[in-house]
Amino acid sequence: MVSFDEVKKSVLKGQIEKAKDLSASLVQSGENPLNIIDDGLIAGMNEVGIKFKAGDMFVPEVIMSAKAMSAGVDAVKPFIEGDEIKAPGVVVVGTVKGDLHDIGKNLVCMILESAGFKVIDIGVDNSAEQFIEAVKEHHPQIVGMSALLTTTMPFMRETIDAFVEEGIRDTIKIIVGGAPVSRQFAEEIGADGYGEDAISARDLCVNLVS
Ligand code: B1M
Repeated sequence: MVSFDEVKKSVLKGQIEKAKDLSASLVQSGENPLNIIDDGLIAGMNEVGIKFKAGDMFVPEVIMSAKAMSAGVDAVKPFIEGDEIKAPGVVVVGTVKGDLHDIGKNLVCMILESAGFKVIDIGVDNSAEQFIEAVKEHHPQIVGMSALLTTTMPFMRETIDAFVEEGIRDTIKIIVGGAPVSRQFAEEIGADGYGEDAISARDLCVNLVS
C-alpha cells in the first residue's frame, strides 16, 4: 500500500509521473481523494515552500514540484464527489500592459492552484480594461498583477486607478509582484499586498481571504 509520505516525497522531488501514479494508486485502493491532496500533495508542496524560502530549493525545482502536485491533483480529481473541493477563493492573475514575461506569473498561478485557489490566468499584456473585464466576469476576491519591466510597472498604478474609476476597487484585494516591483512601490500605488516570490504570493492570498 502506497503511503502519503511517498506521495509527499514525489512532490518534493518534482517527480511528475510518480506523483500521478502514486496518487492514482492510492485513490484506486479506496483512499479519500481529499486526504491524498491534503496529507500527500499539499503536504509536499508546503515543504517545498519552506525549502524555497530557506534557499534550499530553486525556481526550476519549484516548477517541477508544482507540476508534480498538479499531476497528482489531476489523477484524483475525477474521484471527488460534487463540489467537495472548496476553493479558498478566486484569483485573477495576469501580466500588465506591454509585458510579455510570463514565467514568474505562471509559477505564481501554479502555486496558488496547489494551495486550492481557483486561478483565472488572463495571460500577458493586459490593459486595465482587460483586468476590469476579467473582474466583472469572474468575481474574484483577489487580482494579481505581474510586471518584469520597469517600463510596464506604471501600468499597475494605471490599472488600480481604473478599478477606482470603475467603482469596483473596494470589491477586490490587489496584489502585485515581479522582479522590479517592491513593497514600497506596492504601497505607493495603493495595492493591498506585494509578493516577493510565488510562495509569498500564496501566503499573502491565504491571509487576504481568511
Ligand atoms: Co526579458 N527582460 N525582455 N525576456 N527577461 C528582463 C526582465 C531584464 C531584467 C533582462 C536584463 O536586461 N537584465 C530586462 C528588464 C530591464 C528593466 O526593465 N529594467 C528585460 C528586457 C529589457 C526585455 C526586453 C525589452 C528585451 C528586448 O526585446 N530588447 C523584452 C521585452 C518583452 C516584453 O515583455 N514586452 C524581453 C523579452 C524577454 C523574453 C521574451 C526573451 C523572455 C521572456 C520569456 C517568457 O517570460 N515567456 C525574457 C526573459 C526570460 C527575461 C529574464 C532573463 C528572466 C525572467 C524570468 O523569467 N525569471 C529577465 C532577467 C532576470 O530576471 N534575471 C529579463 C524567472 C522568474 C521565475 O522570475 O519573473 O521574477 P520572475 O518571477 C518571480 C518573482 O518576481 C515573483 O514570483 C516569481 C517566482 O518566484 N513574481 C510575482 C512574479 N510575478 C508575480 C506576481 C505576484 C507575486 C509574485 O503577484 C501577482
